[in-house]
Amino acid sequence: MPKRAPATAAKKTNSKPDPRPARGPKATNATSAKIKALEAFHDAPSGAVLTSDQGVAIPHTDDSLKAGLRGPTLLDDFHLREKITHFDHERIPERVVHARGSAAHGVFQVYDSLEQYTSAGFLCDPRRETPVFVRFSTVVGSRGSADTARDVRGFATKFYTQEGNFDLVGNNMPVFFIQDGIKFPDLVHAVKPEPAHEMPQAASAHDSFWDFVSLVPETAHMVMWLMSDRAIPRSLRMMEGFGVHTFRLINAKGKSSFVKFHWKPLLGAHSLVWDEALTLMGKDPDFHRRDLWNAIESGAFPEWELGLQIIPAGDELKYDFDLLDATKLVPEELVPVQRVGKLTLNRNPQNFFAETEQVAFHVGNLVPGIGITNDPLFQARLFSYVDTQLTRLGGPNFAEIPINRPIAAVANHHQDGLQRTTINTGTANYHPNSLGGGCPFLADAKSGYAHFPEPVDGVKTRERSERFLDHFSQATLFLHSLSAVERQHLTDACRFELSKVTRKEVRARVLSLFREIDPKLAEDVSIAIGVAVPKSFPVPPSGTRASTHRGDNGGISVAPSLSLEHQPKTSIKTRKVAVLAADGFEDEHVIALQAALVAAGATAELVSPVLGMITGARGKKLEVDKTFKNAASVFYDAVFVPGGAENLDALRGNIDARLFVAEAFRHCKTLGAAGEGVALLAAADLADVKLATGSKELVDEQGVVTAGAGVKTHALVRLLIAALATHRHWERASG
Ligand code: HDD
Repeated sequence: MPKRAPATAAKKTNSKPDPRPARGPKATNATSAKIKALEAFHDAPSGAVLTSDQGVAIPHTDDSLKAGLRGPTLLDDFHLREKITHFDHERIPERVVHARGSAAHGVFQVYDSLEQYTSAGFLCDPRRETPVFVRFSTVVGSRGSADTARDVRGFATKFYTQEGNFDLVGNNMPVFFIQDGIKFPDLVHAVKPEPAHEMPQAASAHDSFWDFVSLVPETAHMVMWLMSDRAIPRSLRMMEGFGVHTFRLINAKGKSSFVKFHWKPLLGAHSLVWDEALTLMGKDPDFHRRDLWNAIESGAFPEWELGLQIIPAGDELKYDFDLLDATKLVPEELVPVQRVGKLTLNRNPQNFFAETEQVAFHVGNLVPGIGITNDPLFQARLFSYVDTQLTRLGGPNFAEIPINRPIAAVANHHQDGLQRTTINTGTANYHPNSLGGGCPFLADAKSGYAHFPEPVDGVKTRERSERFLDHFSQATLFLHSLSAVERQHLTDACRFELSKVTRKEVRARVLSLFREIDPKLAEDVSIAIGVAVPKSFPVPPSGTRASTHRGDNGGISVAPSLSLEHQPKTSIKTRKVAVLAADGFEDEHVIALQAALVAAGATAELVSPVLGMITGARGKKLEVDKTFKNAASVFYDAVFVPGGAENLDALRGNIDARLFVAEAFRHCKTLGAAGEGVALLAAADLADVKLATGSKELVDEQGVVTAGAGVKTHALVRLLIAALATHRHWERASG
């Protein structure tokens, strides 16, 4: 142990047959081209001699050049000066939002041609493999903040297509806080740590965020998502992704349809529970980053299917919400998601700074066949992304940084600027020119990017369309689509967050907002925060109006697709099981479980009081992976305790072992035990759950699977794997 999932890409579920052969990191032409392009910038091979930046060989780097053994350091020491100067300038500004990120390389391939809708080459040719780089992020925290904070997750994908780079810069939630980008600085200022004391870090649970929410009713829908379990994903590999805005697809004949982009994880979307997320912030702040890295290293490549909701151009005004309003989604129950292709992340970055930190996304990086809409949030983003990179990456040449370079050839009339690396030859840096033979030539109308010729006619105004002002119908739809447990979690999250708000008037205003979404939610939260629900909804300041009109959400009152409970729960692939064991464990229990888990693509780790080898009752020797001090149940999806009298003696007296079990139970995870191991579960005081007592007894209750010493191990293991596939056992009282 540990045993890893087999190094093949996971099979698709619920999806079309894969047109390609099963794939590891083997690359096609376009992918190899990107790999090669990056390799050109790799540093010297191993075995090289240390040099200065100028390539001068350096024989000594441990002592500075001094005047005498105990004398002052000399300015002549060019090596010292270069080394310290470079070090002094290693940090660049972190992203103003989405500072903490983790990324991976991969590939995308469409299943069937979508030429009916779009001329985008990577969406039309099923034989074409397009290299991608995906960066996941939290929004609020600084670069060093913890991964499991309650927050929106960024899900940004750079497609290196043959026609140039296309960036799909989305989130793991399908809507946004605000409708117009002009409010983005206000939103971000409000949610970031407060300016006086720079607290709290990576958290929305403070006065200024909720003050903003209470005064800007258009935040209502997104706040429901933020308070839901979606904001604490189990893994970056188990999150849905959304392009959020309505985009356009444009086919070769110039016909346009509206589209919403989705990423559907093949492992399903799953979440942590809040207590677990809090513990993880201390026990492993890199929990998500490590999980992504390890999965890719072990060959369990994360996969998503690209989903499209295609809305015919004629249906632009069909719904009582507006397609240009980013605080609204199009329920899948109204417009189904078509799964059209697959994204596989199969390669970890080689250098965090060069790749994950320096990658620069931009919503305006579009390719022919994909267009934008007049969504005022989208429009502001078109300005913001390039603007922010100018400072963060030090000038206008950030597209020349290797990770940002397209695989398509670049030829234009740009020149100069900080850190320019292209050596432009010739004199014709303008268009039109004859000195350069007219190069670079203009693309023909068919292959070049053409903006969709949408008619525009209007007066200049700072008003919003009436169609944008129903802020509550979809918030209510979301809330009412959750399972009872998810709704309880959301209520608890609101109680927690508002209990951290020091100003009672802010708490009260938020309750009045909640009442517009659902009066029961307002009451349920009110009970816990010492403030009554106000009788009236305050009149928000100008510019943030709300309508009293409530839409009918296209005629649906519940949208099951919005609930995590409706995610597929058939596979245990990449799930992690902790096997608590010490010397004297029942060999067969551990060996059989380990084999069954590995066969199903899951992992088992041996957790014991100390590192080293432990020996089973029948002589099997196993190496311990983790100890009770450096691991915790929050790192795992399930816990198993094998039999063995000596094993039980070592564990039952160990408070960490008992806590390990009790905590997994509290977090509604699968637990299993066999033979004498059942006594450890009994010692952990698992409420009223029935455990096996007789030697031939096999009990499966509330996700706790126990077997007497006389039960065949494979029968126990079968039940345990089935319980693990359901992920959580919410029938237990608390989560
Ligand atoms: Fe943004 C980064 C996603 C609205 C301005 N945004 C950023 C990233 C993601 C998103 C995933 C991180 C990219 C990376 O990994 O480098 N942003 C969104 C989504 C939005 C959204 C899904 C709404 C639908 N953003 C938004 C608005 C503005 C910005 C309205 C400004 C008007 N976003 C930025 C930025 C960032 C950024 C300041 C910070 C770092 C960066 O761009 O490169 O320009």
